[in-house]
Amino acid sequence: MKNIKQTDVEIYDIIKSELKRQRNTLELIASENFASYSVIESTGSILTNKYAEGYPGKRYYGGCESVDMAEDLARDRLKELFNAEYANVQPHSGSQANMGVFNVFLNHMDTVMGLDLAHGGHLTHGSKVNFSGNMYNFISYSVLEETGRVNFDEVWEKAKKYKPKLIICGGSAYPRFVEFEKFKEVADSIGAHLMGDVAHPSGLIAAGVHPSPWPYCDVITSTTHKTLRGPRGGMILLGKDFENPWNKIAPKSGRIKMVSELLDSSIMPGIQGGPLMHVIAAKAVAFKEALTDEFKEYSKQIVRNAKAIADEMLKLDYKLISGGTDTHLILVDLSDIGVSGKMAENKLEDAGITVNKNMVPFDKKSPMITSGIRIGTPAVTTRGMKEKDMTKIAKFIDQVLKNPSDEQNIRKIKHEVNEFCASFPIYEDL
Ligand code: DSN
Repeated sequence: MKNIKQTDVEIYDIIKSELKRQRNTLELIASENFASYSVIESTGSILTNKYAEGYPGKRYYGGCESVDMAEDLARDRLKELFNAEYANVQPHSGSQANMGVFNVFLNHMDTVMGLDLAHGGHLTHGSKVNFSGNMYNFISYSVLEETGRVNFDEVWEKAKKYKPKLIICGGSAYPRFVEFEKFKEVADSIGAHLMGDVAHPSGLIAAGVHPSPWPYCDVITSTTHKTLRGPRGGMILLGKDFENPWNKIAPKSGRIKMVSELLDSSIMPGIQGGPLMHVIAAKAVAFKEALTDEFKEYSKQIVRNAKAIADEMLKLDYKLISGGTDTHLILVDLSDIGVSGKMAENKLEDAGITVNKNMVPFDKKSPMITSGIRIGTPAVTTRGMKEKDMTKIAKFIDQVLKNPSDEQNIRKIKHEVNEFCASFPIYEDL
């Protein structure tokens, strides 16, 4: 960072301050991770200079030989990683990936079903404050209050009643395996397509520690920066490409034969222009890393760590949605201890522990306050922490949440958290 230090000391100081935060605090946000130096170098490379609208071999700009190779590598590695026939690595984010799929599988105001945001879904699964809720007729399904798991009676009932063209499974705060097979049965019964939004568990799926979406989902979307530990971005995959069942027409090129072609044109030129080639190269790097045995072991450890935090929190009498986890995240309902999600997030942050407030199913509080927090283990696992360390983290959390007004205690815990983090160094060369 020698240049930025000279030319823009304000941003230099901000990056340094964020580096200090990442090194000295416990990062428990379930959707975050620490990318490798190689991923960071690629993201910060001169590939950012290149315009490459189009796809490899079919660009609207000259000089794309090198970036074509990067995108080909990213797509090939991603297909290998997920055993998929088609991959698009251009979506700038998970939201763009979802928009790209909706564009193909739905028409304006078509009916589609997704998990309610307050029950673990995602903003792009029909929230009224999001494009999805305005452009499509979303019907939400929920989880059962007693089990915290998807209410399949409701899914069946609503699917039969509303006949959605597309059903979305997966979300951002669902601690259990996504039930691809059960959703497929519902989708088949009404002739709907099934989309898996696997942004959260995609790394676990790649490593084989979460069930595969194939052969159940017609299409999956994901981000690349959560359990997959790549750069910030999105992706779309088809297990098997299939013929365009809607007779959809692409402007200029007429009827398109395969769904893969529709998806490509939906992303570019449909909703994006120039792809972020530096990020696509970094995705390729991350996919190579994810193909290793080390990544498989890392993913197993993520889950063991999440289970270890869950077990300790249960011992400490916390209520966990669904009673535990199968994945990298747990959702804690704090209603019984009289601390809101917002307060918990703030107090934990004061103690050097980063989590996010989160709605719990049937929450009586607003999304800005909430009754819960979401805790995830991808980032702490990258630092090398194991089960015994998770037990310690659960105890830190408990000491803060049981005494949220005791500022002296919070300062003491912050000091302990700092020391604890120092024994798991991260980004020492930066
Ligand atoms: N905001 C992401 C998360 O935290 O899960 C989802 O987009």
